[in-house]
Amino acid sequence: VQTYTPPNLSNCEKEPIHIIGHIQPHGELLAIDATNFEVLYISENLKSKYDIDFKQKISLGDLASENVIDIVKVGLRSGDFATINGTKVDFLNRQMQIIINKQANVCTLEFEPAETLLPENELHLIMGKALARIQSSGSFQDLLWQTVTEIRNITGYDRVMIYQFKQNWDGKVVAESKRADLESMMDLHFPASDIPAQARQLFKLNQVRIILDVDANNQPIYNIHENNIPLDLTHSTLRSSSPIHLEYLRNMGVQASLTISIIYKGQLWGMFTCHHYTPKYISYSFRNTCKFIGSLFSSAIEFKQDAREKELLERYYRNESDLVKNVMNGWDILRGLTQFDTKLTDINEAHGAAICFENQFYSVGISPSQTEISEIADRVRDLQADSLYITQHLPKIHPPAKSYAKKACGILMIGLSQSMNDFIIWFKPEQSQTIHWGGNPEKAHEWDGDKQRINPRKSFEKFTTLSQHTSLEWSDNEVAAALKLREDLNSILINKTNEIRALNA
Ligand code: BLA
Repeated sequence: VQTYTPPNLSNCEKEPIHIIGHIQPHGELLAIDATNFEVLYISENLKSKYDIDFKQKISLGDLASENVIDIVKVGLRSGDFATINGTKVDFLNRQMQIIINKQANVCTLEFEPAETLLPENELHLIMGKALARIQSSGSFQDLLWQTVTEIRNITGYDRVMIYQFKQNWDGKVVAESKRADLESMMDLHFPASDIPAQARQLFKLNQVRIILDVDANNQPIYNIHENNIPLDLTHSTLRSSSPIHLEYLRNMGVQASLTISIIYKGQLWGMFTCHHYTPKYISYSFRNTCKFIGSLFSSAIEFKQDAREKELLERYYRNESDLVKNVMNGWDILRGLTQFDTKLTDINEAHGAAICFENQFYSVGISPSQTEISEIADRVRDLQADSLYITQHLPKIHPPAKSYAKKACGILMIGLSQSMNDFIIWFKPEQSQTIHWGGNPEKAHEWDGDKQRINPRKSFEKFTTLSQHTSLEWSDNEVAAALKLREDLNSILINKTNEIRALNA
């Protein structure tokens, strides 16, 4: 029997959950050598069904009938387990669904009860309806709502959420469909440590998981060779969860869960997290349907995000080209950029901007004073910025900015000369933000000295923090438009210099 030692490190990321050595008891597991079919591992709940001495060499044929062996052979020959997984087999006189995966030369067979299967035609009908609703969604937020509603209709979980990761891996609930009597978790933030890095990595590979009952009697996996090499459960569907995560769910009052990964452009974008307040099982085929809806949703966000981004960039570029035309018409950079209908602030989301060129100065919109802007520029030059400088937290690099953060807290600055003596700078105001957390993020975990381990937090009561001295982000599109303007102005300046030279020659 493999023993599982809970982590005694203050670092949750070290917990080796892919070799956790246990499965959930609603199914059974066997692992065999893919070449000679010798049995290498067996879950305790399956082992106890045989009257066999497991100390001797055992082959798959000693434990399962021909129909199981045939399926394994077909899978191994084609290497395509996706098509055969979920097939119903007769196993120890029961109808079971078989799910196979292979890693290195070890082939793992998992058996789950088949009696809860929906008829195929019913499944197709449900899926068709869900697709139609998701496809007809309008805005981005509408897409999120339609999808959680559909997943809840199909699966019957008490609460279905979309949990979206931020850049620092903190996350936020961005859509929710729930039983009417439950308190909403919409808009709550959670710290990155709630889903540590190795777990996120695993969820990119294995995109749908259920926890049937957080209090289930998880079954150890018996290692027949007792060779201390644990079975790799990366692709297992029965793998039991980290005890820390199970405790986390218990502390939330949740008894069962379904989680579907959302992958966007190759990255883990978020998850559908579904909670149930009593034990709940849904079959492998059903989970596959959910996975399919998850991928459909991923393509839909890709499509909707891309369209939105593209539209914005086109608008910035159109305005940028107007600015350049105005400059060329009068051969005057200062006038061209500040005195016409199209303003510097039309090529991004800034509230104000200023230009300093050949010792002349102009500003538009909401900007700090000329002296304050010169001080900012000095500070940026000190930082040896390379003709482009961006921050969302100006007061961090330049403390005097605290007093005018309402005007300038985010800056984007481009140099029009090598020394950055001539420059254009854009400003975004401070966006002080109230954040509601699901529990105090400072107390995301607790150290249990007796058991030498980390525990998840006990309270998920709403906890509010205020983020200060931060502006909205500068998007890639905003940076691209500023760089385009710098490039176009530079070529105008070069042409002008050449013309003057030619006149003087
Ligand atoms: C896993 N933590 C998870 C998962 C979620 C969360 C969704 C994936 C579970 C799965 O797929 O089965 C967190 N669940 C949430 C959040 C919400 C939710 C934020 O419903 C909000 C709506 N967790 C801790 C601490 C540690 C920790 C302190 O709080 C580490 C010391 C670890 N979380 C942890 C681990 C896993 C996990 C190890 C992986 C569990 C596993 O699959 O074995």
